[in-house]
Amino acid sequence: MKKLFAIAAMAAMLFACGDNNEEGKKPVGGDDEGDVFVSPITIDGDFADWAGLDASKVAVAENAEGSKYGGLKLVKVYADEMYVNVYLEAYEDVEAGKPYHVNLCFNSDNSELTGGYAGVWTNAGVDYLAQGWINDGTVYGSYDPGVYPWVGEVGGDGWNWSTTEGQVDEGNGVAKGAGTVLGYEIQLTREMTPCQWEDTFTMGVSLTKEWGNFGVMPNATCTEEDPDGLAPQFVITIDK
Ligand SMILES: [Ca+2]
Ligand SMILES: [Ca+2]
Repeated sequence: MKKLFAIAAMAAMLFACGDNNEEGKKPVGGDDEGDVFVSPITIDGDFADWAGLDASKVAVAENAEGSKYGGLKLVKVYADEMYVNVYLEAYEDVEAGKPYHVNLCFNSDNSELTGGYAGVWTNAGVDYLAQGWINDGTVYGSYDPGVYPWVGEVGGDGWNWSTTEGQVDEGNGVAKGAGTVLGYEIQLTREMTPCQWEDTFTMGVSLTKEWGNFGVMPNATCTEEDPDGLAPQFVITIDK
């Protein structure tokens, strides 16, 4: 039930923001319990809240020395009852004039029999891409990505996402973010995405600079046997 109350509360907030008349101010659902989920992560550009999480429930990747795309120093992912929270940290601040985007690649159903985007991590199965800018080349802003379904072959590679069917367009409030590339936190509302979420799912994170891969996480050291330095995606279990 918590979920439903949280949705009702969000709907009430949206309604209240967009409408100042009497009707809009009435609480939706008339629930008095006030049982609204509050995430331990607040998107405010202050990262002390991350230190307060149970470390056993947070997936962490540090850049491997000699990785292929090593622009990101550290990425953490924590999924609570309602959100996927991501913290990322690059080695250096953005280069002025160049847009920086964050890609969240979700194998949300935890199955490699669906989705694709192979060749970036050792596993594929990515069903949806969330993509949005965090710095448009001039200023930092709140991450508000589009979410696009994989339309390539199952297990296939390449950049095959639908922007015309089954997607949520950028700017719909699916996620928000705060900080700079030297420390940036993201909170994505799972229920606002079209993804089918399993309690345990896998995902990868990448940062692009002027549309080219700049940091890919998790990653591994490039070797003769593994020239692309591929690592498995993060395995995330929702903390309920
Ligand atoms: Ca915070
Ligand atoms: Ca999948």
